[in-house]
Amino acid sequence: MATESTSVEGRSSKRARPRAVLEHDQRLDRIRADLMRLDLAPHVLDLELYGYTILPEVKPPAFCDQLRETILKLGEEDRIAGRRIPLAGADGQSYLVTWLLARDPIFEAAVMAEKPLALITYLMGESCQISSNHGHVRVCGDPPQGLHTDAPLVAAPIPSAPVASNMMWVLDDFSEEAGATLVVPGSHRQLVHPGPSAAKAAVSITARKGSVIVFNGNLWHGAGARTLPGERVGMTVYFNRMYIRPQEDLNAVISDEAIARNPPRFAHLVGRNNPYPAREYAFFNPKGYPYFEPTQDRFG
Ligand SMILES: O=C(O)CCC(=O)C(=O)O
Ligand SMILES: [Fe+2]
Repeated sequence: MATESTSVEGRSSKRARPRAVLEHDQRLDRIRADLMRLDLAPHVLDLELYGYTILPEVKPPAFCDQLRETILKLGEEDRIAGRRIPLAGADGQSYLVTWLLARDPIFEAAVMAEKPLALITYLMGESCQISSNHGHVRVCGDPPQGLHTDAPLVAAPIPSAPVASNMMWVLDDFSEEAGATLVVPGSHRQLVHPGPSAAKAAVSITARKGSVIVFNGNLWHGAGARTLPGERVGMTVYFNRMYIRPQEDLNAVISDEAIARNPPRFAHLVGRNNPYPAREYAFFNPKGYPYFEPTQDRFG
């Protein structure tokens, strides 16, 4: 089969090739092997063509119920503490629940879920990190969120190798009436922020609870208005490249115990290896040194 000869088995060179070149090829082989093992090739095609893809049934319903309940419980704690973050102005009822990864171990299992993480790795390279992990509670009657990219501080033209990308965990069935995320298919190719007319091109995502939408951060998207009674809970795991400042300083708040109970990549994802900011009179965190060369490649 043609696909089997593309990677390392179907390749040879009579010349010695530079180390950096070999490492680049090995990186591509690792990313490809994961995508093939997890049957993700059609989702990669979606990401290329549309800028987003929907993974169904990523975790069992009981796990998703528990995620949803935990987000609502933490949101209630925030309300009582007077620090709930409104998403639709002071008169709206929708709200954001922040710092999830540091507030309950259940979120560790979500961010390490293999399939969505393999697709994020395809978009963002092996070295990407978590910028934030948020609950998005959208309540009936609030207006839609403005369409945007998830590269908010980046001047156009936005790099085509995305500086950020996102996962949206669907914790209530998504439909237009439910207030699902709106997207403009293919807009990740524009490499600019959306203008006022973009809303005309937007469509609503339909997805069952338990799905995860993975999207290129350059995609034009935003939360839709909910018209059904009640609330819609979604959860983002937002990723950025190593040179971007994260929304949440996870490295400062994730404990060594949480690092020890998770796979090694978790430590990297929360920022343990980030070279910046420099600490204790060192020029930079020496654990970050191996990343300087590979991260010049979009898959590094
Ligand atoms: O809640 C949603 O559907 C999308 C949220 C979003 O895109 C954001 O907050 O950046
Ligand atoms: Fe967004």
